[in-house]
Amino acid sequence: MVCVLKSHSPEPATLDKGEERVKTGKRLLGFAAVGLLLGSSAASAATITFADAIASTGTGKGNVLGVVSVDNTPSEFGSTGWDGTNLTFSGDAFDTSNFFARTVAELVANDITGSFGIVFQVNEAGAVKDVQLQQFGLTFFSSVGGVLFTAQYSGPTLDLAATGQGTSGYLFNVLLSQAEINQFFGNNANRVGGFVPSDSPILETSDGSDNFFLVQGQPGTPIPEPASILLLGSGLAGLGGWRARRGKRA
Ligand SMILES: [Ca+2]
Ligand SMILES: [Ca+2]
Repeated sequence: MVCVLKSHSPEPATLDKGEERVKTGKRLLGFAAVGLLLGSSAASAATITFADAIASTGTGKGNVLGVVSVDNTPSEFGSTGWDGTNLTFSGDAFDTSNFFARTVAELVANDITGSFGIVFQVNEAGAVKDVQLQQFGLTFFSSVGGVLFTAQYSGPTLDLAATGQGTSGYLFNVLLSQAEINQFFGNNANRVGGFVPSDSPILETSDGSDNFFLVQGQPGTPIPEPASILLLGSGLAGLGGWRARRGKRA
């Protein structure tokens, strides 16, 4: 799995569960039906993985491709979306001028044409200048507002120090399959919004918006283990990978 800068109190039980899921997944992937089931039970076809802290310069907010910004105390959740006519916002996501569901046209104008990066920027004015990031994700919308697919970071929880207002933050990789890339980038009016789940909010937050913005894919960032791709990819893609692996071993 991906290395973590500062994991929030190591939880062996969680890791064991993950390993068990991988083992179980490998056993079950021999069946196409189960492969499809795994794809849907993961609640997202695409995955988001933690890459690294990044330091870059810029004036932030208006000059980045913001997708969702949440602001509350002592925890935050919320989402940005697209209903086919209007931009939508929920929870603590209320910066409507700089953070909203972005169009494919906007992404392409920023050289994002396939798998890409998302940066989480932590603004904390309180005494404890860090937050606990549990989960977040992206929702990919069709031009008429339907959900095409989602991508999610599902843990482990990250203890992240404030990076301040600017363009520095924590880089994650959004890993899309070729089918997802074709589907999403096939229409310039499709949109991508962001979300922090209400049942897994960002914890220990204080005054100052915590922002997610999209960036071009970062060359040289870690590539996920094949097992993770196999387990979390779509059923058919996972089955294809399984067959390829079996073929190699035979
Ligand atoms: Ca804090
Ligand atoms: Ca904050």
